[in-house]
Amino acid sequence: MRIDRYSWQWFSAIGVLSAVVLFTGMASRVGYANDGQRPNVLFLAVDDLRPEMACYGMLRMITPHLDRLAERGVRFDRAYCNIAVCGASRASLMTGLRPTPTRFMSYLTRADEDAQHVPSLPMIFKRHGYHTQSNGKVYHHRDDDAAAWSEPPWRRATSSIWWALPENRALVEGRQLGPAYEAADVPDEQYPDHQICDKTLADLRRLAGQDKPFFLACGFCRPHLPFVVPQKYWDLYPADRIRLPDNMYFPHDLPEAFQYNWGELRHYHGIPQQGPVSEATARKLIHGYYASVSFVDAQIGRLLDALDELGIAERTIIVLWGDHGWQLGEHGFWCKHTNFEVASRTPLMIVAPGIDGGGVSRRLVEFIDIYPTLCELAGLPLPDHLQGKSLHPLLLGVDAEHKEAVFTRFDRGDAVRTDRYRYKEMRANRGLGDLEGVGLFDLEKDPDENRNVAEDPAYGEVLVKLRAMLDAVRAGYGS
Ligand SMILES: [Ca+2]
Repeated sequence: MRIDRYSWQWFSAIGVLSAVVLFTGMASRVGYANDGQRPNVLFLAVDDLRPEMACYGMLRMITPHLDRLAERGVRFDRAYCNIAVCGASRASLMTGLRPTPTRFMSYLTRADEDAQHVPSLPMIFKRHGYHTQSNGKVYHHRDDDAAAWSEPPWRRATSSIWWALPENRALVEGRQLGPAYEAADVPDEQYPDHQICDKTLADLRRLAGQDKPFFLACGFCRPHLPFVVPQKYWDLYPADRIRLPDNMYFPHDLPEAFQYNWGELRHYHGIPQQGPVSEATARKLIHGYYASVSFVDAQIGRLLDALDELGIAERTIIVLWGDHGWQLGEHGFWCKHTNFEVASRTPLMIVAPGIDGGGVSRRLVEFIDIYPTLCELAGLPLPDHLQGKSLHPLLLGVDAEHKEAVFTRFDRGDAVRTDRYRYKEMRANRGLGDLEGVGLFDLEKDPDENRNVAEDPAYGEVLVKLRAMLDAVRAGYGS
């Protein structure tokens, strides 16, 4: 057959069209089970989790089940929350909108007040026929975004700021809380996170048999303060092996505007109101944090086992995220509420049908990217308000292009993080006013953020570029 130029163009067009159809068909199956049924979503939040488990290469925390989860999907090595405080971070993630100086500001944030004009992530799933459910700490407030859930969100009747031992409970008086940590020989069943896991296991068993797919959110309370977990999880870590960070000092040449008094920890019994904690207390806090993570890890193991036993693992997307990082003495700080790496970097893992296990992506990603990712994996249309970018290409190939920079803010501070640098500003009036100080860190030379180089002329061009990137995001604060 003779193929003239005209025919060849037609053959090419048909070929391209076929490739597009084939690719689209393949893409739409990623996230779906082999039989074409819509996937479930198990949405796991862990409060105040920093990425120091073995699967993150740190070997500091004992987390066999989180490591097992990482083996099933893609682990994001450089995932950042958009604001390092519980309520605001969760509201931002769940609505796919950036925090601003007037939206998503504190731990008391309500998504249904600050972003009432947009559908939340669970609302989109509910509108598209999913059974949506929330157990434990997903939003800060149990009744936030209540219309998005098919059943009333479930919490324990009592607070997760809780102690197993009566003598520690007796120390609570007004704003004075009990100790920041506790090791007690008390059964796991008495602890809040075990009960949240029990409720979620019961729901998994019930929902696995339904025709509808589910979006089941489960939020664990530890390792948020107080570090109250059974003795056996403390015993995983010999006390003499607990290491203090080697940068328990305020970064060199950084303006005082970046100081932080970690008031959250100071509410706990035995913690001084000013100044550093003793070395013995610092070791106990780090030990308690690790024990708390191992306790939550055990609960996550129970959930993974249930998915396998119920035969629904192959049709369930799993997302695991911490709402922000946590300072364990670095820079002389504890808690979160800053724009340092340790406060804003956090674990993110995504397991999905059709996605290869054991992947590690080093691309910069941020939490507003989670909403569009889950919509795309479940084949749901993307609402037009979203400010994040789907991680779907990174799930298919961990080195795919994604973003040049990610952004984190808190109160007076805004920060941009690129492949090599972290640049941050402090401004009056919650970040809207005059500049009070800048910090620039060369993370290639100084990965622990110990020296501000903003005044170093060698970084002049870099600083101008980063400031422009931050200004561009700040310019969008009205949207
Ligand atoms: Ca938190």
